[in-house]
Amino acid sequence: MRMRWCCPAFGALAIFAGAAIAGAVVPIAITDLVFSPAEITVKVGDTVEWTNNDFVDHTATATDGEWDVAIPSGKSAMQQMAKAGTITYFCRVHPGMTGKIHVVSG
Ligand SMILES: [Cu+2]
Repeated sequence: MRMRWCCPAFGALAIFAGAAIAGAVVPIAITDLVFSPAEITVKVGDTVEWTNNDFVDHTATATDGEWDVAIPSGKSAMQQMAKAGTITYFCRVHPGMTGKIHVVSG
């Protein structure tokens, strides 16, 4: 009897925790071959969304190889930041385009 009381409450808590883990969406604009802002700080679980305002395709490619995001001209693309640390990234088409993301826990 007590178990039947307990379980629905636990289920609700699990759903709440899942919503918290989803995190925020943090925007970065790409204009004239520049990531803007070039350096940001997000939390673990947040998602970075790059929007390409240029007439050429770009990528956001982590220098450690953890992710490689294609961002076609006029489109947006997202990548969730899964673990804490500082990630530097660049565009494979234009290696002079660079950015940095500080991912902090909690
Ligand atoms: Cu580029």
